[in-house]
Amino acid sequence: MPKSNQYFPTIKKINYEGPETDNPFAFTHYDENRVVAGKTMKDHFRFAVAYWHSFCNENSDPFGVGTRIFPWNKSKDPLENAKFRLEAAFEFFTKLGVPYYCFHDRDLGPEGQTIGESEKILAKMVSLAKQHQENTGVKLLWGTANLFTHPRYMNGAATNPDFEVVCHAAAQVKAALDATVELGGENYVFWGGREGYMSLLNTDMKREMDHLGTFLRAARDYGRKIGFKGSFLIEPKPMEPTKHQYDFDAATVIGFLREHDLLDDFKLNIEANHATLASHTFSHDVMLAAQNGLLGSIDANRGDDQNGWDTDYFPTNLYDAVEIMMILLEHGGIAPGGLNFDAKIRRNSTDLEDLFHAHIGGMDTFARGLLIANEILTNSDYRELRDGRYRSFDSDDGEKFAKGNLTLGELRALAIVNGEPEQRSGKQELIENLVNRFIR
Ligand code: XUL
Ligand code: CO
Repeated sequence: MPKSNQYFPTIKKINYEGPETDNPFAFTHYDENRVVAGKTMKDHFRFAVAYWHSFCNENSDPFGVGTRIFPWNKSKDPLENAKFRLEAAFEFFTKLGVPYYCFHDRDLGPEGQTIGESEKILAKMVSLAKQHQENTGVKLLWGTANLFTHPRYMNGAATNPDFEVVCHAAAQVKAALDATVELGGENYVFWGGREGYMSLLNTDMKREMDHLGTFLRAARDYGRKIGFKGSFLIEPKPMEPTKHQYDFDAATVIGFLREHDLLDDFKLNIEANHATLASHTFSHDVMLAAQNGLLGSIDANRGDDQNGWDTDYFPTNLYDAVEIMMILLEHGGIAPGGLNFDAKIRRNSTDLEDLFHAHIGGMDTFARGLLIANEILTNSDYRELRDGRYRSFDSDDGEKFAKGNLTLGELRALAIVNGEPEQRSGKQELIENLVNRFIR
């Protein structure tokens, strides 16, 4: 593209320059080809840009209109603008050097007057996105359907008490699955934006959740029929926009998947700020999913310690990144998922280049987190401190118990024979100090 047609003309390709650089348009720690624990940084993270926050959302809030001025909104025709937006997005992905992106159907192009027209618009945008993917090598981490913006979904999409709305949601998911498969998407996400209730007094919760299970099985069957080989992912969130969302947190979703016989095809997409809204830590929900073999992908962002809402800050908390990378290193990584920046720059971050600062910061934070996590796991006695606490289950009667081979009566007899247990310290402060020693 000639320079004059660029949307970010002053920004060149972002390169790794190392921790000493003072160039704000360079990576200090993300060096995509650097091998850590047997894998390149690029493969550890599989970073993705969220199309909606970065290219569609002008940063309106409940008190005011958007503040961002998008140079790609050049036309009065929304479809023309959708094409310009796609050009801008791929220029950004390439300059940032990010391997993946994620979208909702309605991020790519506007909804039409009829289902048929919407499908046509999406298919057209998908064919253009495919060309951009081929030209740049940038790939689709996941696609999804926006089942929360249109007023028809005000009472829910798959869980709507009106069957006709459920049919519309199905039409949208079908087209979004077609789009994801056409673009080689490696995963497909369901975030249940309106799948929950505002008041239990007007809601049959059991019926709605059963409909959600049935809907997801139908989507899974269609996806597999058209050749989708990737993971279907559910993204837990406890509240917002509804008072209570059915996909409350990782534990709730795992129970739901088990109840509805979806565990073979579905995994979880854990978002940091959703975990904290559920009064967990980011690492709690990532750990829970990983230990159950169900960690599909991560929406990397950050909440606010004072605010109880979904602030979607860019992730710059190094401590969080270290904890998450420790979990990924110990559980086989995130592929075929990735780390998607489901994060937005602030309403008063109005320079176009702010989008670069935000993503550079997020990528560097996780790269630094990876280096520190790897040091902790390989060059300290952290693992021994943690795993050593469970040593009594590794042999003899402890092992028998863990395998389910001791009765309650036999356990009682052992308690009498062994007498009062010696105190064993949990060593929390020592371990916290150990982690801090490596964060430098
Ligand atoms: C909303 C959210 C969504 C999903 C995709 O809180 O996280 O952007 O990631 O629908
Ligand atoms: Co998200």
